Amino acid sequence: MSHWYEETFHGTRLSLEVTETLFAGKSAFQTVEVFDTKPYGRVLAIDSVFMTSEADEFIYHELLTHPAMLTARDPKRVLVIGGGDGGTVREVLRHPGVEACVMIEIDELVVRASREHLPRIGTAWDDPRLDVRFIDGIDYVKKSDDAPYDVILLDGTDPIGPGEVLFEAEFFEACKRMLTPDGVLGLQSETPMLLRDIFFETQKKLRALFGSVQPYFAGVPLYATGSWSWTWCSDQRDHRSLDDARADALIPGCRYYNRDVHHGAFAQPNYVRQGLAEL
Ligand code: SPD
Repeated sequence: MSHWYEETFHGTRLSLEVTETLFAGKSAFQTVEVFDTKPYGRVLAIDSVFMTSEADEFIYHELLTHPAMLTARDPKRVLVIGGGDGGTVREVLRHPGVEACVMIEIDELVVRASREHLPRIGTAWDDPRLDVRFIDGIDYVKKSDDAPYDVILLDGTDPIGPGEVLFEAEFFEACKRMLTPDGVLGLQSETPMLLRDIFFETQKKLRALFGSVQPYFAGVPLYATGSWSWTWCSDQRDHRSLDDARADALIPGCRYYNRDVHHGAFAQPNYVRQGLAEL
């Protein structure tokens, strides 16, 4: 017997028809569930908010990862904060030049549930270049003595409850501390349609820190409104300049990302342009 699972998100509701609940657990931080659905295959939900699905995760993870990776200069050290389902590190580790990918995930339960029930998303857990640490990402970027990173990717939950701190200026500042001078920071920056204030405030905070801050957009059907954004930030690199050789090698293996997608995603709709002009 199937049943309906409903996400309530900032005044919207999205229901998915669930055929089987595969995992339901609670950590010190949040509830974690994995279920199989008719429309999108297996889905991970944290605190009853949809995080990723087998059907559309490639859009989100390829777009979070490759614009930053292919515009950074020869990235060898990459930091991922969050991303416990394993999709982002999977995409990072498709870049053969990466020597070390450190993933900081506060909640071990997310990784445990994902490794067991989302094996088609997290396919790189056993890559020897991956170092997964179950610690607080904010503490890490504020205090770590580790060498700086060429690329940092923020793959957190939404800025509600525990995820809120991941959108604070102080956190972005600490991330910059861990970035090489010509490094690139990439983050998921929510839906500009529904979380308009958060989206523009985030752009403002990042603009105060980086020479170039470029939001980019695509549709992710699982997420509220379907209209999603990510943001590319750097002091020295250009978001339009892809490393041609690395892009040629990577793109044939992508399901969503290619050169046209890269350049098109950075096009700003007028409501975004106007909002940015008012910052
Ligand atoms: N409203 C959903 C936002 C989800 C952002 N993070 C997704 C994690 C996927 N790796």
